Amino acid sequence: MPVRVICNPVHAAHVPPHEVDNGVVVPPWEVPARYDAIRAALAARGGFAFEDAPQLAEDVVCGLHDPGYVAYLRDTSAALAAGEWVMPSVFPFAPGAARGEKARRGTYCFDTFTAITAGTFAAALGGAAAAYRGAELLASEAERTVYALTRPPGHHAEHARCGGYSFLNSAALAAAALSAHGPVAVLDLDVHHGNGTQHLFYARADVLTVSIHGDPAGLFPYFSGFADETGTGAGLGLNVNLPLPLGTDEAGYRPALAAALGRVAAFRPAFLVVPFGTDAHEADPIGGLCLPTGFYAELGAAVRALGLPALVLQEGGYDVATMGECVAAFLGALA
Ligand code: Q9C
Ligand code: ZN
Repeated sequence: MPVRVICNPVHAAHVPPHEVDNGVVVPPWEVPARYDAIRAALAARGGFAFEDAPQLAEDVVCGLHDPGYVAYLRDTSAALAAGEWVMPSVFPFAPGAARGEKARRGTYCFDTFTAITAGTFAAALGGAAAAYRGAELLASEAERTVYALTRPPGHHAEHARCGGYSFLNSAALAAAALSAHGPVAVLDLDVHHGNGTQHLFYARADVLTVSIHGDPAGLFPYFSGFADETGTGAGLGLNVNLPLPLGTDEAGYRPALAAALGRVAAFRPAFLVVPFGTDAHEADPIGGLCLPTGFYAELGAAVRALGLPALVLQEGGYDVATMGECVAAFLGALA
């Protein structure tokens, strides 16, 4: 049985012009070629069946994100011509302090890496649609392993803020949809902490969030992902952060993986959602960890051993030359 791959045909409408890092304009890492590289690698490996996600109504996303934020993304995209973009320059602190457009941008975004373009909202909604379709396929028991080829990424997007190349949190949307059918564990394997997903489920008892990532003391998102963030209220104890020192290789990664899998298994979830990145790979230009290509099959096999219905979604990964092979190896071993 081939693994169903839910594609986002609209992804290419989102082409970020650049990032601003420490005040310097630098070329964007989050580019359409990433998506094409993954799709080509899966097609070359075989055993995958590609289909486009059906359209998703905007109000489905408004059950997860602030409707004002969703309207901001939609209206901002709609007002831009091709080749134009919007990025915040100021980040107002006080609630209600933003009276004008340029201040409002900084209330709906937490960094200077995440440009909105004319095609951004359509692309982000298409990614969310792929995730939502994947959740439907697991919930209906039609499939036990599904891969959503989501681009742009989503796991950094909070309830009302974009950042980290993420606009709509596709993995969180899928987890929220699945939570209507049973407890859900989210196992975030992107090298960056899934701050948006943590934020959205921080007080919930029905969704466990676990993330293995580079130590945020030295890696994006810098403000979130520390081991002492363990949840709150009904969700206390149900957020697990496993930060690793930059430079960690597979020998250092394995104990964190075992700890993460142990926490997931102990929660006894009905479904597993895996926001997956290849940016922990040794060739990744911004990740800082050192996993070799050969480790990705081991990673997939370890997740498979949980024996859970699983939705894998694409998050980061920026070495276009190696990322496709890593995704294919991971999914090949998982399914
Ligand atoms: N100029 C994801 O992997 N920092 N997001 C870039 C390099 C932002 C990563 C700094 C990294 C965001 C989905
Ligand atoms: Zn990442």
